[in-house]
Amino acid sequence: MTFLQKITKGTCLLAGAVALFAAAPASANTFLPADTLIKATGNPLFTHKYTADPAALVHDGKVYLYAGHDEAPNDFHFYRMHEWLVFSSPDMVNWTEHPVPLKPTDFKWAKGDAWAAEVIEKNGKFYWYVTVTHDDTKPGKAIGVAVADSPIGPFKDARGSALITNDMTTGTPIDWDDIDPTVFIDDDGQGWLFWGNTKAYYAKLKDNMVELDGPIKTIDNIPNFTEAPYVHKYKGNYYLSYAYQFPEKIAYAMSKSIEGPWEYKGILNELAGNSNTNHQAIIDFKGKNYFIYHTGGVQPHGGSFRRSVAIDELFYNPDGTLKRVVMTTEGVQPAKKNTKPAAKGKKNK
Ligand code: FUB
Repeated sequence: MTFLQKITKGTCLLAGAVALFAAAPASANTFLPADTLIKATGNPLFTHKYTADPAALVHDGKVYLYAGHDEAPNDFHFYRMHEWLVFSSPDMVNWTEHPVPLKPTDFKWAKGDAWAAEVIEKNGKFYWYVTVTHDDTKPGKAIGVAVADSPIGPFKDARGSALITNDMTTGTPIDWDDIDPTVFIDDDGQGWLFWGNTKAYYAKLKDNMVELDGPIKTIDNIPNFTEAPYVHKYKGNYYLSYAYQFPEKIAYAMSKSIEGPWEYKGILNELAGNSNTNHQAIIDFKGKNYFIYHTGGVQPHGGSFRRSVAIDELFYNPDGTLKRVVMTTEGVQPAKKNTKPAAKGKKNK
């Protein structure tokens, strides 16, 4: 039976539009129906298409996982990413892939490249901060923001212009330093945007989440910052994790304040197998903490430009520091209903 037959003969829900399948070749993805059920059998999570730069959100008892779609052919040695993807799951094992929710072409001022992104919910709206390449009026990478009434979209450009452009930051001469946005809403309701490559930047967001509220500042004392900042909070401590060196590990720093000073704490995740980048999201869900990342682990063609999302559990030490992530091929077991209160983090408010 071919892969296409597997899809069309699959378990049909949603008026025949939903199929149930497990592993299948990445090259077959153009035949997927709109909503697809996927049972994860371990790490990498998905094998039917390449997924990179995970972002995750917990909402109404489900995990929403957002990823860039790595579409580079096997003989192409750079990123080719034309769209972002969204998956949802009630248990971290049974996933639904929803229709493509957002593309760089949805931003009229952008000319491409669906690089790393982050999604957050505020007051019933979902804001998706994305890295794209700006058109020639403002050369370089830029950050846009899209908004939707549902975590699976449809998303639309919330501003009609970039939120961050290369000319707004001067921390480094490169024109790709304005990438990898991550967003955090503190307990007082204040929104913060963090981003960067080589230099780590942050700024306050206005209550509307689509405008900056004050100056752009830099974080200067975290060693070997490459990119992929991620901020979360747990038991009164702030955690800033980030891609460290290149090839990338994930390191982290801690602080008692969202504006620092940040104290470097060490490596959180080692080099991710077969990928020179490493990009993390951290959530708590149904009483457990999870570290979501990518590797180049799908065989035979996975690699730095054909990456795949993986999930493992994350554990805290009694003093609040983080245990180093143990990357596994088994992945996570189905998340059950809450038996104890979830650890307090930004993604499950
Ligand atoms: O996926 C393109 C870029 O690679 C991302 O923006 C970085 O975080 C790195 O993963």
